[in-house]
This record gives sequence, C-alpha cells and structure tokens, in this order.
Amino acid sequence: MTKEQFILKLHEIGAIKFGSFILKSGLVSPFYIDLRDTISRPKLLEGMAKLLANKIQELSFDIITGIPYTALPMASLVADILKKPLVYRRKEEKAYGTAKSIIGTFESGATCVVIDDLITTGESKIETAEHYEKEGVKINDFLVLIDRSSKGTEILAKHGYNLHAVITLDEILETLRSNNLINSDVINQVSDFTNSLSEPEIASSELDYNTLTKKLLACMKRKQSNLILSLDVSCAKTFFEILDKTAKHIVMLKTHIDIIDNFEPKFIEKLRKYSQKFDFLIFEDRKFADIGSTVRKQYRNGIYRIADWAEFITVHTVAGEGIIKGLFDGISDRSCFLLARMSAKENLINETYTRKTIEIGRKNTSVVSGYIGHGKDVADIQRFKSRIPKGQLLLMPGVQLERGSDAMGQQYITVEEAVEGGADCVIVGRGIISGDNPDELAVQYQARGWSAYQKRTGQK
Ligand code: S5P
Repeated sequence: MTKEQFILKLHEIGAIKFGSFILKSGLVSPFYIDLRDTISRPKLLEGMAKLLANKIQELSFDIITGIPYTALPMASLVADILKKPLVYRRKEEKAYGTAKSIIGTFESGATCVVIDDLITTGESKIETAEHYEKEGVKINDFLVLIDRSSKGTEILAKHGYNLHAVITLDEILETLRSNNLINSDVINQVSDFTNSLSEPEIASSELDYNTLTKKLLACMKRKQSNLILSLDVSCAKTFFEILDKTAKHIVMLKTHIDIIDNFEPKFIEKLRKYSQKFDFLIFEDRKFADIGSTVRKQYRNGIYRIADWAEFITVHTVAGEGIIKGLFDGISDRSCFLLARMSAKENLINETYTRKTIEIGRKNTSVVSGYIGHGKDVADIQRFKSRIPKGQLLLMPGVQLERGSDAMGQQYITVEEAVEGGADCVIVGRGIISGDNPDELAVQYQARGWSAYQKRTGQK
C-alpha cells in the first residue's frame, strides 16, 4: 500500500472526516481523525503495519511497544514484520499484586520504539516515555501514522525524543485535494484551526492570567517574594505571633482554618487586617473534593464561610469538572489551585490524573490560577511544568532548605530545585514555623526563593 492509497482508504472508510466536531478540550475542529476501527480491516491494518515498519527499519532498537488501545494491534504486526519483541504498558494501574506495569520481558536499559496512531500535542507521549524510563526502558524514538500537529516534532524534540510520522496532516489535505475529495475552503478552515491552536502558547502570557493571578504576581513583584507561608498551628495566639514575625517576607499566607482551636469569626477579622497591613494574599488550603452541590455549601456556609475571606482555595479534581462550577458559579474575585501532583510519598495520583487535571484547569482559567504540584528533581518538575498552560502558575509544597522527609510520608526538595524546575511560588510550613527563629528563616526562604525565581525568569 502506498501512502496515497492509505490516505484515500482512510477517507473512504470515514476514519478522516471534515465538518464540525467538538473535541475533548471543548474546541470545535473542522476535521476529525479516528483510526480505532481500522483493526477490523485486516488488509488495511497490514498495509499500515508495513508503512510503519518501513519507517523505522533503519533505526537501531531492542523492543517495540504500542500505546493502548488503538496502536497496540498495529505495534504487534510491526513487531512481527521486524522480528522484534513486543511489550506494552498496562493502561489501568493495578492497585494490588505485583507492581509490574509493563507486560513482556526485556533487559534493563533496553531501547524501545513507541508506536501510536496519532500525535497532536505530544503530551501523552511524554507521559508514556516517563513511565517506561522509570521501569528501566530507554526511549529515543516515537513512530506515529499521522502527525496532525505541526508542533509535535518540536515538542518531543524539546524533551529529547525523535518523532517519525508516516504521513502528516498537510499530506492528507494535499492528497485529498488532488483527488478532488475536498476543496480549498476546507483546506483553509483546517489550516486556520491548526494555526489558532498554536497561537495561545506563543501569545503574550500577560493576557492569559486571571484577575486574582495578576494580583498575586503583582504582590510578588512588590514584595520581591515568592514565599507562601503555611501556618499550620492550632493555637490562634501562636498563629498571630508567628505571623507578626514573618508577614513582611511572604506573598501569601496559606491557612488550614479547620485546625484552629476554639475558632471564632474574629480570627478572620484579625487575619484580614494583617493581610492589608502586611500586603499578602490569603489562601485557605481546604481541599475541596466533593460533588458540586456539596462543595458549594462547604465553601460559602458553615462556621468558616471561606468564600467570604480567602482569595484562593485548593481543589481536588477527583469528582470531575462539576466541582469548579459548584464552587465558583456566581462568585467573583475568587480563584483556586488544582492539585495536579502531591508531595506525599506513594500518593495515588498518576500521570493520567495529572493530565486530566490540567485539562480541567485549562478550560477554566478564569477561576483556576494554577496547580499545586511536586516533583522528584529539577528535570521531573521541568517536564511537568512544560505541560502547564502559560497563564497558570505552579505552586510547590514539600519544600525546605535541604532535601528530606517527615515520619508521615511528606517529602521535601530544596527551594532551588523547586523554583529552577518551574515552581512560581514555594509553600513552606514547618521549614519556617518549627524553627527557633521563624523570622530569620522566613528571610532565608524569601531570599533563596526569589533569587532562584529571578534567575529562572530574568525578572528584576
Ligand atoms: O501535595 C501537597 C499539597 C499541599 S497543599 N503537599 C502538601 O504538603 N501540601 C500542604 O503544604 C500541606 O497541607 C501543608 O499545609 C503544607 C506543607 O507543610 P510542611 O510543614 O510540610 O512544609
């Protein structure tokens, strides 16, 4: 099968369609490609496998994998043609039994080519590579049937991977046009759409920040600080004593209001006065995680009435996007951070959860200022940060002056690692409040955090 025959066949069977299609992201696309049903057409599948195999026969590698589900049958045919061992990654993570998540046998350090049907943003490819690399498999090359984004190659290259594509979107358009199957209007619509996709990332990020994020960034600049203090003490008196000593060094105060003993509304009055006097924002780290209708009340009612006084809150996306609507519908001048990764050892957030959380955040920029995240080292955080939309921030807890951990699973990386990797603000609790001199410690964290931030961003 030639490439042209392949393209014509895909069009004939409706695997490539033109019209108006709503994508997962909510965007309306003028074209749609879905190769899933090709597995039921043995001749086409065989032709596809040959095209794929041809593309990588010159490469040197040890094993082959396909990203489930669509690409796995293709990968197994390619493995057969090239006589290479096949492995695959379990799509659902196992919560019990052996920790083995890659099925098949391979030697540690084996090089692997990853096959997929399509590439758009490259995000899921990077996620796959990270996973394989954790299991001792080296990935250099990705092979796809269709590159439907002009930026896929570029994005993978940024992460050190090569992309090989059997055909590109332009080749599809050109072949269909020369066979009179589409006209130039359709081609223009498709190219307008793909161009518009790449624009937000190039556009000035200033425009993309929501009002509250802008307020936070402005405060960071004024105070020359990206330090968020997590004042996790239960005694109100101690709370304000520590705040007295540290407030001038922080950009935001993070509270856990429900740990304050004998809470009274006047606590909030006092807190608000401090925030005005010392110029910091208030972030209540009540991690909302229920259905929209419940969190709506948890946020507005009860003894804490969080919506009245906290500029920011934290939100778990485990209950899906409805939580955002429940929290923020009808409320102005409030925003949140989504928990995209956690600092606790062996927490259950996986890469898919992180990716979906960012998808939800991307769709709700007016009330999602960014994400709470963590990483094992600078490179890991950089990869994570590269997936965060330009107008959103990354806040990082699990930060101290030295690496370490506590007895209950908290893991710490250093201020410099966090910020160099991409954290915009660091969240520090016991690193400051458990010391003998919280004021001196706050000065140190502020200086180290801000200098790493200036170094990374070039900001004065
Ligand atoms: O993944 C997370 C998310 C958060 S918000 N890990 C965290 O530690 N946090 C919060 O950051 C946690 O609830 C605590 O208030 C703070 C870290 O405190 P520290 O004393 O360990 O610095």
